[in-house]
Amino acid sequence: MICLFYFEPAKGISVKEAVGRVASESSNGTWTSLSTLKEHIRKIRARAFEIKGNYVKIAYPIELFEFGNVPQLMSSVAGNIFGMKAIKNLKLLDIMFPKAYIKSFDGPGFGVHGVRKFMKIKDRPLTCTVPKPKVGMTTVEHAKVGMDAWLGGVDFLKDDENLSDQKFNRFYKRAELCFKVRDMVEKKTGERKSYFINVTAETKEMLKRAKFVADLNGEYVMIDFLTAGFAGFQSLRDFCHDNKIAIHVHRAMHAAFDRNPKHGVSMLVLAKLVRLIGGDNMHIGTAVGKLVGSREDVMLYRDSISNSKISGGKENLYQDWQGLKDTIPVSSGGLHPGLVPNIIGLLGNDCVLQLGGGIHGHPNGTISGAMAFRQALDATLKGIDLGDYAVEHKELRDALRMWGYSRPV
Ligand code: CAP
Ligand code: MG
Repeated sequence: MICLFYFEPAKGISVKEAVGRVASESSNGTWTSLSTLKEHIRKIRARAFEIKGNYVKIAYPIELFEFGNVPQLMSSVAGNIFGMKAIKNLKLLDIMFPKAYIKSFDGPGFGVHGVRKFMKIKDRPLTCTVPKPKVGMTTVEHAKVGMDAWLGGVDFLKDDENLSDQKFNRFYKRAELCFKVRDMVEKKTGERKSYFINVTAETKEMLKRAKFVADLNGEYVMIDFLTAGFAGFQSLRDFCHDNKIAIHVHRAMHAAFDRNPKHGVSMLVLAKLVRLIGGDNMHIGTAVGKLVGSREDVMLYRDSISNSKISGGKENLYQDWQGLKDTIPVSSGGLHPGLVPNIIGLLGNDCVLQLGGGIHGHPNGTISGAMAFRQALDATLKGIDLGDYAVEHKELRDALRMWGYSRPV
């Protein structure tokens, strides 16, 4: 296993001392020499083997890790080291997973081909909406917004990250009603529709919720993987493997780890862990929407979760995914119809585009918002300028009048 770190030594600590301490504390060393350090233990120490400026690569013998256990991996290579006094700043930029380690995980159950197959959507980007306001709507209000969005042409309904099982919108009631509505809309439109219902909770309850979804013929569940934790996510993935359910992964709280460029854990590492464990969809940002994330960053995350291999660069490592299925990139956060061409230009067709406010903020309501979204998508795929297409498409025209091509701040 190889890890790439950005590091800055603390005052008075040399570069060699700093990287040595990182390698040691993240493998099997501590702050002092040990009488218990025998030869067979010395053999599995991690070693820093390449230092370039503030970047260091550290190699970890595979014996240090328990296969199939992401919490244990993170307790090692992203554990105590971030708090060491010898280090001023430290960022885990990437982890190269070796073949044997990858083989101890299932990875995604479906990948883009699998999802396209059960959704019967050949090659266009997949579309999604999250009802807004985030929380507060009753179950009936939520289902009505879902129905309108599905009828207007959206493929997936999604819960918001902080909607789980609150007084005003109970999980089990929501699941029953939304899947009933889903079945009705499928009959009416002749299109496949699905629902990323948020099962995030304490692990046993989360699995109970996922079972409920499976019994209702749901194809997907959604998890906030960072707040639920890696262990909970792994348990959910096991359940979904046995029950043939796909997983939509929301990354709420990621910026607490990855926003500081000098310290923490990169979004790339988080995204790769999601693919390793087996998320079928993963939020990766927009580059043009309401949340931070540059174009280069978003492309790197896209490539790392979509491609079978990725070559290394200054801030990432070579990775061969050893045949593991891909995770579909989800672009979300401040998007509206006017931004659809930008996102497709950036991500291509194998992605999920999510518009929340960009649908439910439409001046004529959710159905018109969903229609405007599909019109923007159709125009982009046909290579027609949105402004030209809007002449004959009222919903898109109203959306462009409202938001234009603006990038939210
Ligand atoms: C988007 C969203 C998502 C963000 C999360 C929200 O809504 O549902 O949580 O996209 O960010 O609540 O903001 P809008 P990311 O479409 O109304 O912006 O995808 O970057 O993880
Ligand atoms: Mg949200």
